[in-house]
Amino acid sequence: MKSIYNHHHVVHAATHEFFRGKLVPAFETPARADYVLKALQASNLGEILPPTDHGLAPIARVHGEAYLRFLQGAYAEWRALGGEGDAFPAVWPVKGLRNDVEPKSFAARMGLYSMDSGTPLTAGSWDAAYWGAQACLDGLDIVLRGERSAYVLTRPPGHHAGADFFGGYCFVNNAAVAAQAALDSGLKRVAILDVDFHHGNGTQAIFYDRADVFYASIHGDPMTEYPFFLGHADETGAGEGVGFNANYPLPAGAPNADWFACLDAALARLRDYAPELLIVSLGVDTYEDDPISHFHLQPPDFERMGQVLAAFGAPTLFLQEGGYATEAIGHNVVAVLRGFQEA
Ligand code: OKP
Ligand code: ZN
Repeated sequence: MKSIYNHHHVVHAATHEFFRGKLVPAFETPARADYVLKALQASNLGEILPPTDHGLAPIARVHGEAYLRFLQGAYAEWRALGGEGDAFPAVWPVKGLRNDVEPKSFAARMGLYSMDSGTPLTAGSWDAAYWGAQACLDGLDIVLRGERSAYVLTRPPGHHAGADFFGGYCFVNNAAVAAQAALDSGLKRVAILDVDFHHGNGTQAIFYDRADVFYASIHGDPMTEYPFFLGHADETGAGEGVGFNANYPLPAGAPNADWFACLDAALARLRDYAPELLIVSLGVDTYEDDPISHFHLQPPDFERMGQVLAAFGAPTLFLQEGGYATEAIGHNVVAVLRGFQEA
């Protein structure tokens, strides 16, 4: 299995994030990708290639023009105002406030275009996210050219980013960009299976009223887990998208057997959909020792996940999402890919 490695990820290096009212060391660090790269290199799974430039257009198929303009210039604006270090939002247009007018104030626009204060916007956020999306488009090309699978090693992750906002460590929704590009290249039905511990609210929202992308996710119950405000089982799609969204929330601490039962259920739905391409939002924060998540998968479970996904039988594009037990991420990711490859 070929991999694309977004080596530009290093320029997105947050020092701290807000957690329980304090600044704590960031969880989403460059070291995460370093460990995966090391494990990939040691695995001999296949060639590891750099990303190539497909331009802004495929990103603009998913994200709003005003949001992208904001994101590209945000850090420079923050610095021009005297901001030091990373930028954080502090005010949001919640229910009852206007979100249809873009204020001039930078602080106001930070809130307009974000969903939480837990996502540091750094000097390199845009470049890292831009090249992450490019890497995903390269991975897509590999699969569209007929290979059975490809893996994209990138950060920051993407699945919380909506059409018009960043959050949950995410800025550009890589899975959505890849799915839309697949459709634009002529495919009719794309499935996204999100196995990250957290619900991919951005991906769901982007395709919620559409039948050409089926979004399915297994995740910590939003009643207690981030992103809290989306990811319930009764969210089944809207308009033409009714029946093309499937959520499998599980309580924190759920037994692994329940997780695999959800995987079977999700894949049964996707089998009926008969997608021409399966995109896997591959977060490995379902790992038992993940510091911010609450499932209990172990290395052999990750290998089994890969085997089950291989048995599904669709061309498969794996995109890296979360996973914060830094030193274990590489091993867990490679376990999934090896399970898939050897099945
Ligand atoms: C991104 B992905 C922990 C607070 C949690 C948001 C978590 C985003 C996870 N200090 N903040 O889905 O892995
Ligand atoms: Zn996650």
